[in-house]
Amino acid sequence: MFVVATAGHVDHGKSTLVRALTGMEPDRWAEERRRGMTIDLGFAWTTLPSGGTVAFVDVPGHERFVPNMLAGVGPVPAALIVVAADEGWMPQSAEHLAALDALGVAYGLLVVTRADLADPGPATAHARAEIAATSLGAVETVAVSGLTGAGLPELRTALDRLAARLPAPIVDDPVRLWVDRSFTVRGSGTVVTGTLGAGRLRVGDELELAGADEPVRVRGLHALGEARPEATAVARVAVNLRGTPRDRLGRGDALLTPGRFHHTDLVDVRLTGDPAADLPATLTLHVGSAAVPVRVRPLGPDTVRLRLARPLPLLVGDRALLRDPGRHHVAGGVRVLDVAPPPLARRGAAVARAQVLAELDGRPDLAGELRRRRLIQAGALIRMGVPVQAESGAGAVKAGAIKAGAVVAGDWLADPAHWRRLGDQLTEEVARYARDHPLEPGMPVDALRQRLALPDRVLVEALVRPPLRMHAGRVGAAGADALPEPVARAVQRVRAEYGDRPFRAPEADHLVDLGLGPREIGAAVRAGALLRLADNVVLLPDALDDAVRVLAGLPQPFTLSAARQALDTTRRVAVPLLELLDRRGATRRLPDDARIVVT
Ligand SMILES: Nc1nc2c(ncn2[C@@H]2O[C@H](COP(=O)(O)OP(=O)(O)O)[C@@H](O)[C@H]2O)c(=O)[nH]1
Ligand SMILES: [Mg+2]
Repeated sequence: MFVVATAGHVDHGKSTLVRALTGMEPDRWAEERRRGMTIDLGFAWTTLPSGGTVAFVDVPGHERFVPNMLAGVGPVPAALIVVAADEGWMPQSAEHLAALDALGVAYGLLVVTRADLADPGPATAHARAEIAATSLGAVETVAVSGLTGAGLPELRTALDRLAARLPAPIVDDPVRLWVDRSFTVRGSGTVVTGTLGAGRLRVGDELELAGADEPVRVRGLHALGEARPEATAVARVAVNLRGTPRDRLGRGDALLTPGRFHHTDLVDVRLTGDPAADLPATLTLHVGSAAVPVRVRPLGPDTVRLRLARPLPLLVGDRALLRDPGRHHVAGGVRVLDVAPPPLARRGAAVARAQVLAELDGRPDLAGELRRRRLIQAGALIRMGVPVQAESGAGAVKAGAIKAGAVVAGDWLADPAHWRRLGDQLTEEVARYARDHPLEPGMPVDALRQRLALPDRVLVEALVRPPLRMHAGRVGAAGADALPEPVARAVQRVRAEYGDRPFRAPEADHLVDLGLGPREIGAAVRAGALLRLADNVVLLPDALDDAVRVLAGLPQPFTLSAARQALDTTRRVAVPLLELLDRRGATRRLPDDARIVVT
């Protein structure tokens, strides 16, 4: 199926043409039929000579209903521009064409209608000249009469040729279905319709709806009036949603593949075409089927920042248009450059930003995004419309498939130069920490994460390179869990003085002489260079095994006093030493307080 939208001034015969081609009534409302005028979008379809199907989105031509027209053409990449032979080029001919041009629509036909009423020549010449100057370029032209049917066979074959020129839809892309109608069907519940421009929808799919906490589920699908299990782009579809109240969604909402779109109310865009020098400060942004008021902040000569009245699921590269609703005037087309732009708080930030934007063209560019954002998760980039290479399933990123060098940890991607700088900074921070905390075995990972302003611990871990290493939640030089210099010297003195009487512990005041304050003792104990029996009671670490050997030589069981004498020590050491041996299971205390060595 391919989808084409009509465009053109009111009463030029758009609906008559669609009716004649399809045998279906595009004017759905009683009021439309009573007034003989299209107010809202109409939908109809027919089979072409090739056997293919064309679906029409028939738009209103009246100037009051241009917003409805834009909701219809927004998601449709091809147009049937209708001009009446007897009336020629008119204001909404021009406004509709300007809208198509702003949206970058590149495929279309010119149909000169009411050819039974006047020579189609002049209208054709004028319209072709106008169209040639837009994104549509030179278009094929067919003159028809909706009344007599003249020209309709030629138009059908021209539609076939147009269909053949359209680029193939990308059916693996995520779904962004802009809703153009929503209604309730008795017994089925809420139904929405839209033009599926890319991707695939299946009954049972879960989809995201902006503002809804829960995913919505596809209960049924219709295309061309028939129920189907699946619909593939390009298609006009009607989607029946399970358990979604009708008032939850309407025109301008979008049903999305979950996790694949960034909802943003701030975008930096390039104005396309001939941007007016004095753009009003408030305009309406039309994109997809949505129309949202925006505040415009000029940045560069053709770049502006838009603050949206409500967030939309926009991607880098999206085309949209700005319209001045008061003046009935398409103010210009826009191409989205950045859907997550930085705040402009500092002085000069706007100027700097304009320079950055001058370099962007709306084509997603991974290396450029990394250079600007420095560090970002793959999922966040994907949600902006920046592909990070192959993906598996619903946006899950296969690490190996991402551009070499960009992944630094988990699904984090970094700009290579920034990552090198972070590595250097980490080395400096660790060295400074070691100077300031000579007794600690390295810098805690969380302290490092904060100092480097990193959003995730795994990034710190990934930055640690030899000779640094991670140990017990700290980053230090390899061997940082060995003794700091002053402590090592103090332990050496203990060894020299007490090596031959290993169960004598230095008295509290002597510890100070040896250079062992509480912090030094703590460091020595953590490093296993001293054994702490109690406050200020420390032995060399080999004392435990030696003690067990000595005690095993005593007649069993033995008393505290016998142990004290055999170890040649005092109660100050013997009591906690035996208790420690008990706890470790090397000795056992009997009910009469005597002990045995457990063998
Ligand atoms: N004679 C003649 N009248 C036409 C033709 N096409 C449309 N009309 C009439 O022009 C009027 C407007 O047509 P309509 O299709 O509603 O125009 P729309 O506003 O562009 O959709 C109606 O009265 C039609 O009957 C045509 O090819 N020949
Ligand atoms: Mg009409």
